Amino acid sequence: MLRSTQNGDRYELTSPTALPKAGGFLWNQRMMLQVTCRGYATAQFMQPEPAKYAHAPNLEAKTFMQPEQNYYAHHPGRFVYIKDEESGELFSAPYEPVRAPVEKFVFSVGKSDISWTVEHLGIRVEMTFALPTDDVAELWTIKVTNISDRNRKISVYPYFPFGYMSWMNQEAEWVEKLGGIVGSSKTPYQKAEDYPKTKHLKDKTYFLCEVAPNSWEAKQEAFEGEGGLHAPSSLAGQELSNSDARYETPTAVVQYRTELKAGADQEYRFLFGPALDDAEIGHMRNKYLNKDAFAKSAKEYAEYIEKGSGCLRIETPDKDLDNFVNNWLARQVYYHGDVNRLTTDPQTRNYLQDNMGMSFIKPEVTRNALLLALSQQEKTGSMPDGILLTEGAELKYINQVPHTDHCVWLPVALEIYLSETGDYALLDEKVTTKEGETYTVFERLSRAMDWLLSDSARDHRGLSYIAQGDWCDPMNMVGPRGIGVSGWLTVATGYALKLWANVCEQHGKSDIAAKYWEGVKTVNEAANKHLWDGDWFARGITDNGVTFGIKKDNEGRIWLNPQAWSILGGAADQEKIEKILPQVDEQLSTPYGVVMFAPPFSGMREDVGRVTQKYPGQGENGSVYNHAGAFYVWALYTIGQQDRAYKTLRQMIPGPSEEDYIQRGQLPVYIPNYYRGGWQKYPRTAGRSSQLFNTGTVSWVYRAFVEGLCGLRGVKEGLSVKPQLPSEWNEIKVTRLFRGATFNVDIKRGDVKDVQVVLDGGNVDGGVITSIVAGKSYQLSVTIPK
Ligand code: CEZ
Repeated sequence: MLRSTQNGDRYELTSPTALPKAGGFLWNQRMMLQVTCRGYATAQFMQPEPAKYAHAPNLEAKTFMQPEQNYYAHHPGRFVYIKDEESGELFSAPYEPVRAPVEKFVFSVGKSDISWTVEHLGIRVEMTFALPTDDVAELWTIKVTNISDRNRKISVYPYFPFGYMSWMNQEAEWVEKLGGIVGSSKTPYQKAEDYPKTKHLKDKTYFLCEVAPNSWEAKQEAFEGEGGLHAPSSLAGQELSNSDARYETPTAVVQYRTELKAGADQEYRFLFGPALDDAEIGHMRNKYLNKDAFAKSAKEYAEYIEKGSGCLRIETPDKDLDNFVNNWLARQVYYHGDVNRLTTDPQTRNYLQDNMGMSFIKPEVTRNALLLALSQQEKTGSMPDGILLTEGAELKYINQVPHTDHCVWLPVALEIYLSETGDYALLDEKVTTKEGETYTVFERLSRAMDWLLSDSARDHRGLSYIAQGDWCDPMNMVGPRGIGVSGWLTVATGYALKLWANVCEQHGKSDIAAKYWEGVKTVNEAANKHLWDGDWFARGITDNGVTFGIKKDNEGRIWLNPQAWSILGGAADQEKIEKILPQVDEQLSTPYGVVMFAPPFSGMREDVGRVTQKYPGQGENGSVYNHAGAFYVWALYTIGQQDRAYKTLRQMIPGPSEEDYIQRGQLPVYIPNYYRGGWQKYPRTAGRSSQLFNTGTVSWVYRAFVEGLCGLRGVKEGLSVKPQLPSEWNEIKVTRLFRGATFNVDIKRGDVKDVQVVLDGGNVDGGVITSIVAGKSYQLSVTIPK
């Protein structure tokens, strides 16, 4: 049902029904396209706000991508119908809309292209698409081969629905001079002040054919007739009716009638995308729509994706894990840092975490992101809810809801960047805000930490206010009156201060460090005094003074984040850690990973908020929310809990058993934001993937593999070596790129008491390799205790 190529750079799914929602995605800096194995597609491009060029049959709400997105017959997609002209039989590739029981089906997801091979009625259909590196368009190749032993007469009908483009104005027609079907519309709006914004939008959708077809339909109704999508009426005739759509739902279907000798094939190329006007469409046609341009574009795009291949190659006893880490994980990290989830106002915490992962791939991106974020720091030292990336962008949706945690992510992201690069010079860079205030990066970080410690951020007990949310977006009713506090944010403040105090010391400012160490101490004391519930830390205290996330709660009794971050920040001492870990094992562990809290809420708790209204086990309501799991993994590596850490990490990746793939419903080509929880109550749906690949998880997971499991972590002077292999492994091999050098590392268990590091034959004292020379290759032999 599912197989990978030898080095794991492609995954192939051989059934269209086993994992019906499983898909893959491609992106460039202007667009993103996600397709399912059955052919449904969700595309988005930036102008500069996210927009669509293939629409749903009703007007879609503009919001973030939906978890477990539902598909239905008229959902946007990319399809080809094949008709046997002699028998009249019909099928479609990849699978939708006809859903014929095809003989062979292969959905093949690569890093820089996605393709299908489908065989039925003695015809093979191969569909492949790619994206250009720097334009918004889809480059489609459709090849049909006669695999029967006789001559065949067939019709090939690519069907690329445009959907319901606009309630104000929409039409479509075949445009001879462009060689394709062009749909035109006006983006709906109502306020006169919005007119200038809509004027330059790409309101046209084109479907261009390299070779002119025999006939076409541009009107959805004319195509479907009374037969519907399973057996469209217009396919029954010799030719399509060459319809146009005049304020009728537009579509793009074309027909190629062809005769194929036994073994013969025919290849077609198409271009699909949005445009402002005909001139732009003509330009795109000239630039891309021929065989050579397709090949050139594919090569360039593969090179672009290759730039995101990261700094780590592993060979472990778990080949499926190697496949994922070596091919797919860095790609997902790169995607996040490259496009910021295709928004113009990413949430500050997302922006900082998505970019911190780039430290391992393209560190200059992290550097610039830190500078940009700090250039939007408020006068008080606090951070805004979102970072504006383009001229004219504004804070929208969730960014209009006040959250109090944004400062915490600054030292988190900065520390990873500094460890990886040693670029302490960044701290002395000056950053000027729009208001004209100039401070160095060092000063700005200190100001952010001072804000976290200030009376604006903390109550009389020293606990951190939550307002309408912290890391947990939908926890919006704990503190709307400005009284409620977040247990997680309190211990996270401890961690942020600790990270910052360490950086201060490294930067030779021990007097300033002392102030923040003092802060760490008071914050952690407050957490211990007011939030410790005997065996774990509480999640918060509401506006009405009710502590929650504690033993006496029947729902939302224990939350993962306060536990993970109290370990990171030091609020939990050894004795408390020993109480916490077994509670997490017992109450939060499931076969699909560690859930964010348990038990899930069964209904609204008005003093906690919207999170409790989500479906039990879905999203933040007690799913295996991988971002929270990733914090926990990192916390475990900081205290030498490698087995618990590895178990949780491994559970984030679908497979390798067939049963697990089916239950999660996802290919192992990315980590989703969640797998359903509610394991006890709803075992049937537990483990199901959200299919959402936007998630802060991956920066942390990449870091956990590099710095935790492989233990190859940057320090100011060089590379510290301290692997933490799961105890069932005796040996791994690692290639690690670090500050321009290549480290080939053999890690084995042996008769040693402490980690022993041998570099080019000599022992390395303290396990830290210094004086690293860029461009050089190093051979490391590491022995770890049995
Ligand atoms: O969005 C994420 C946020 O992007 O939820 C995380 C949060 O830390 C990230 O910054 C945890 O709350 O509003 C909602 O209810 C949604 O659930 C979003 O919060 C959520 C979605 O996963 C976005 O894809």
